Amino acid sequence: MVTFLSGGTGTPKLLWGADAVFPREETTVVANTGDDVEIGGLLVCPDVDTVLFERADLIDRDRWWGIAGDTERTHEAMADLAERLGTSDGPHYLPDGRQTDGRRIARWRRFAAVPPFMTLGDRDRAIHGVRTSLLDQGYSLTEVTRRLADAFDLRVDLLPMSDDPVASIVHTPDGGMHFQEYWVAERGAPAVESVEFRGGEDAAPTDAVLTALDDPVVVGPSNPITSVGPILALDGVRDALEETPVVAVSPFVGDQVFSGPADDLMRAEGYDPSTAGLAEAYPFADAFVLDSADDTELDRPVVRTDTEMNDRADASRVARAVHEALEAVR
Ligand code: FO1
Repeated sequence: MVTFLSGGTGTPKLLWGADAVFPREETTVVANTGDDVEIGGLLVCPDVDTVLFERADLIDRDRWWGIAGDTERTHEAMADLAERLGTSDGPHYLPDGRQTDGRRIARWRRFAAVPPFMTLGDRDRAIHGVRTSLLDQGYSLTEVTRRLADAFDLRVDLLPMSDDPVASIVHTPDGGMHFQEYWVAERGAPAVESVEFRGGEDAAPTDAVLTALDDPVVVGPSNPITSVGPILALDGVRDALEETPVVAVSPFVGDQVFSGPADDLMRAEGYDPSTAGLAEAYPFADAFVLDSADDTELDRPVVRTDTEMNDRADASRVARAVHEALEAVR
C-alpha cells in the first residue's frame, strides 16, 4: 500500500504514470482542500477533482484542471448576465457574516455566482452541483468523494484531507484574499506577505486519512505551501509522517520551479524557493526524488531522474524513481 499527498498539477501528473509501479487497488490519494471554494452555492474542490478527473482519464491534460473537451455554456451565460447586471469587476465575496453561515465545509471562501472568475465547464459544474447536493443530503465530503470516485471507477482510494473547512488565505499588502482569487483572478501577481490556513487549527484529518498515513507516503511535486501545506497543518499529520517512510518529489530543479506560484509562496513563508528549501520544509521526508540537473546536496538519500513530465512515459519514469526511493527507505 502507498499513500500520495496531492495538490494541483504536480502530483496528478505523477499519478498519470503511477500504474507502472503502484497498483491502483493499493493506492490512496489524500487531496488538499484548502483551495476549495463555494461559488454561487456550489462547492468546487479543485485538487480533489484534478485527481478524480486524471484517474478517470477525463482531465484536460493541457491545463491540468477541468474536463477535456468540456463546454462552457453556463459560464458564458453567467458572464453575459454579469455584464447586464453591471457586476463584471473582480470576484465578489459574500458578506462577512455569510462566510460562516450555511454549509460549514464552505466557510471563509464563499463567492457570488457572478461575476464568474473561475471558469467552470458544464460537465465540471455538474460534478460541483452533485457534490453539493450530496453534502446537503447529509454525506460527509469523504463519503461524497468516495461515491464520485466509485462512479468513475477510479480504483484508487481518493480522500479529501479533512471533513472540516480549511481555507488557504494569501495575505498581501492590500489585505487577505482566498488562494483562488490570488491565483485565478489576480494571476499570482500580488506580493505575498504570508499564507494562512484558516480553520486549520480546528480541522482534523479524517480517520481514513490517518489510517492511510500508516502506509509509506509519497509527497508529489505539488506546491509545498498551498498544496501540501494545508495537509501538513492538520493535527497529527506531521507526527504520522515522522513515523512512516516518506519520499518527496521536488517541484524545483535547484532554484527553478516547474510551474505555479511556489516561488513567491515559499519565500513568504521563510523558505528558500528551491530544493534546499523544500528539504527544510519537509523534515519528515526520508528520501527525495530530484531532477538529474539538480545538484543540490541533501542530508538524506536522493534518487535522480528527469522529473519533467509531459507525457505518460515521463510520468512513469518519475514514478519508478519514487518506487526506487521508497524501497531504499522502507
Ligand atoms: N485555474 C485557472 O488558472 N483558471 C481558472 O479559471 C480555473 C478554473 C478552475 C475550475 C475548476 C477547477 O477544479 C480548477 C480550476 N482552476 C483554474 C485550477 C485551480 O485554480 C488551481 O490549479 C488549483 O487550485 C491549484 O491546485
